[in-house]
Amino acid sequence: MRGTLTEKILKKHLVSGELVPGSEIALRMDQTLTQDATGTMAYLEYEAMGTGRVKTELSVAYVDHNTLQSGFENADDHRYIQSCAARYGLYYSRPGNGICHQVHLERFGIPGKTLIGSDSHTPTAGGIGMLAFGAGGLDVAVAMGGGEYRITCPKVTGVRLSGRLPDWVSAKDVILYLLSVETVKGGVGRVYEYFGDGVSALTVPERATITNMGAELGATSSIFPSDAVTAEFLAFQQRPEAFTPLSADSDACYDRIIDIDLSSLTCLAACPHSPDAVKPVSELKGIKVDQVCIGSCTNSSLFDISLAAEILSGRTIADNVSLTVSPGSRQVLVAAAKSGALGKLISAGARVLESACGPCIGMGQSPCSGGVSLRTFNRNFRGRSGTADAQVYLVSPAVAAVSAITGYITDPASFGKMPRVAPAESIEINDNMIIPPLSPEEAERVTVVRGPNIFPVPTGKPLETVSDTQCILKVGDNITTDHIMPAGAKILPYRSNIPYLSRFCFAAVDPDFAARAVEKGGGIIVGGVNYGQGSSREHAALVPLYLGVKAVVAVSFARIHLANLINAGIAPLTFADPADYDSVSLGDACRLSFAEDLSSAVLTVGEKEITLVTGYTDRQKKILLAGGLLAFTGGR
Ligand code: MIC
Ligand code: SF4
Repeated sequence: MRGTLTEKILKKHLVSGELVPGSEIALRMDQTLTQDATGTMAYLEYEAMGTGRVKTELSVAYVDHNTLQSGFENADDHRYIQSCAARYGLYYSRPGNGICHQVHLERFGIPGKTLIGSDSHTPTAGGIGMLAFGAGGLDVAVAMGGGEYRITCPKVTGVRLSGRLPDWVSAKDVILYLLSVETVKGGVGRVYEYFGDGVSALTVPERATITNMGAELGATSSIFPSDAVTAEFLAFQQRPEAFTPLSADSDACYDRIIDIDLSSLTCLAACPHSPDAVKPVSELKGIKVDQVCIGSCTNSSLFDISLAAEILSGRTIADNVSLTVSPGSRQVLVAAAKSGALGKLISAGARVLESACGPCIGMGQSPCSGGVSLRTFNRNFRGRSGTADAQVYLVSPAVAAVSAITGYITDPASFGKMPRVAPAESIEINDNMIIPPLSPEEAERVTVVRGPNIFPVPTGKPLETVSDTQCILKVGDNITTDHIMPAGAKILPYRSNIPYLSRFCFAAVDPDFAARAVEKGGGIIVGGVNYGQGSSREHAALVPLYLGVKAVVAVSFARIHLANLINAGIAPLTFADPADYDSVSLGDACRLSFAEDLSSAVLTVGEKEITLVTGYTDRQKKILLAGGLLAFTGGR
């Protein structure tokens, strides 16, 4: 990684360890962010640690996920988070102000700084040259308290961009193309660093679309250089002082280089039900569409919304289509209102939603039964939309808008000339929905307010080195955190209530799982490749913990989920021989025995002894032996 931008930022923030890919490093985090769906847990954990005022350069608490207030629960969570922000010295971005990643890019991101966020799409900030990581709430809580963030030192994959995007083809197609090459597990243990002549042709919001969906590659992070385009973006945001030029050395050593000629790309779509099931839009021509959703932290910049508006201008959406538009931030919404873009969208038939995650996390707008939904979002896992049999395709705003008009999946190339969107010369900067931190004296007087739905964090038990247990669930490859702990309008209000949430654990995979786990008094889960991909929600570890899960034995794990399991006090283990996945079945009684130094383990099923790999660092061993990170840090 010598001479890469990633190495330069890592070096500046290295607290301990060596920059050798695969080894553990500890990094100083300059900034943190939380969103509300993971935030309540993060602040409960932060409070349990008792560290007092945040010790970072900047910490922001956003409310953007659970904004449907169909009961008191979400509003109580917002109030709790707002009172924590006031008490502990954070900025608070109020509901309606926008999606955390979009607002952070606009208002707080600083090239060269590090950021950790309790949301897997935190690397969006790589679009502005930050090295940003998604993590579980506990890791964010530790960083807020001034503690370091420990990760496996990543390999750096260089993505060399050349050429210019053709008309109608967009940044979304760049990352969809990369997903088609690398797959949803190709990025595990890697940072994708973009460089080359093609970089200067992409705006910061376009770069952010690409770094945002780097999460779908399973990557540790993604980053663009900070250049003249970044300077222009920061000046536009009236933050010119935040700019620093940053790039890799010309002879930087990448672990691997992927070449993408932007001019050779075409419009792409990720087909149901995985972000890497990518096909050219031209091959999907003629599929009837029921719903089109434009928005999410991937594609809701002013340019995205304005382009959709120009395409839809003076037209009407097809009779069979419901079109929603959710601008990524209030800044974008106000600018679209002033420029007339919003009026064009509304006149064409768009249903305008508030600036929040909305349909992306299943908070309303679930498609009809078996419905085809075209979304500019980043995830199309089965059931995530709230409709189990919906067929969700991930596309660019251009494909979405054109298809909303025709009523069928349509390649914009067949739609005529791409309309030009004149870049806005300036934008109204109004931070009146961001409440700044109070002074330490004022903060001391704030009382944290907890509603009746806010329950304490479940805590783990010290690891038993030998235990007789049973396999209470066996699942296949690419299990997502949406499978483990679903989201959506009916369940999300209970993110602060683990006992209630536990009823829905693995509900879509095996509706009997929760009841079985309780009846059997817990046990182990067996999984395939890339177990726990997707979101950073630590609920996917805390809820199984609550249900008595002691260990998860898988062929391989996704990075953030692996860390969340250890933090919760659940032992993640991999098969030394992946073929042994077939040697354990649901219901098998087994004995799990760890080597004394936890360097390996053996799972005995009947006569068969299966060797398991632990791969824990010394610190991870201590965390597991203590019963989780909270216990390890003395937080309970
Ligand atoms: C998501 O996109 O799945 C979420 C909702 O933003 C999550 C966080 C969560 O589960 O609250 C994420 O990506 O980390
Ligand atoms: Fe929100 Fe969706 Fe982005 Fe997650 S992926 S932060 S739910 S917009």
